[in-house]
Amino acid sequence: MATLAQRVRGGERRAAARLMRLLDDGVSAGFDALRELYPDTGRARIVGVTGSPGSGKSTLVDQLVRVWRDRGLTVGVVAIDPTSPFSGGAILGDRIRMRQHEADDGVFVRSLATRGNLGGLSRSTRDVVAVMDAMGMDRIVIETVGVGQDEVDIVGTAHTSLVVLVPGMGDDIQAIKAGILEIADIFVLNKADHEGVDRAEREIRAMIELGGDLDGWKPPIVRTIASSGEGVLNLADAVDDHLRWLDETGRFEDRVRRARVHHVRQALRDRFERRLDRAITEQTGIAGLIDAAASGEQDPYSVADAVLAELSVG
Ligand SMILES: Nc1nc2c(ncn2[C@@H]2O[C@H](COP(=O)(O)OP(=O)(O)O)[C@@H](O)[C@H]2O)c(=O)[nH]1
Ligand SMILES: [Mg+2]
Repeated sequence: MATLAQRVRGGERRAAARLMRLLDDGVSAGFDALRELYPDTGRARIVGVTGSPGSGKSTLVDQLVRVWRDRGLTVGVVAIDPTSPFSGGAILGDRIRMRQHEADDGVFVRSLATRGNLGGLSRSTRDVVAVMDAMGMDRIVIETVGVGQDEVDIVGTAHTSLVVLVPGMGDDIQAIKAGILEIADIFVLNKADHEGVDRAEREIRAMIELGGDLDGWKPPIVRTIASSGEGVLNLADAVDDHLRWLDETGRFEDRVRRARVHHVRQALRDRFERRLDRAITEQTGIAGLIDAAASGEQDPYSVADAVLAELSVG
């Protein structure tokens, strides 16, 4: 009998789905399989897609999947759905869009719900990406909403990050300026069929100029109409260009290292949190310390220091 990890390595979709469920549930067999698979990761090229809700990310991802499939590449998609009741419709749209890929063995789609817990989400995102990588997907796309710190972290896992903007975003651009420049490898100006596209391009260009080109890559601006597919071939080419640039300049290795560091920090945080939870329930000394904080007898800082000291001996 092949192990779960071996079956995933062989590209078995059902095994991959099963492993992802185990990881969701925090079952240790899942982490064992992931550990066994780790040497098989590192082959996939990971593309992050971020932008405001409704900017056309999912439509764009769907089109990119088509282009890559036409080019003979296998593709994994991790879609991060905000479970806000307001976006229910969009999620349904995504399901319908992605359903057409269901019969295609070369595409594997996984949606993750945020439930307001982005910390946990960035862990499961990394795990899901690792499974898709090990099962042999050539490209993995991570679609995520917005540009908050947690999303920036998730995108930090990617090799190439696309930031999707649309005409008429005016104020939006001001708000995102700060975080966005560091993460955007490619700006996608989607909904290029809308009014104000020239102005939007000028604004984005001005923003890029302001940022200078610190490490020798100037993010291109690619216009697309995701709903019709226009510009998507150019976008796929821009992604290839960026990946090639990463390879040629040795920066690919830098990004891989950065992602591994993220990964280790995340794993540490997870372990620490689990260990702490266990200690609070099992170690009476620690429970007592926390009680002392609860009653106001001791300040939270001294208690935290004392708990930390207990944990490092225990
Ligand atoms: N006119 C126009 N509509 C688009 C374009 N791209 C996406 N849409 C539509 O915009 C809506 C939101 O798209 P979606 O991909 O769900 O956006 P997401 O929330 O960023 O994933 C959908 O109704 C799409 O059909 C485009 O380039 N032009
Ligand atoms: Mg979407």
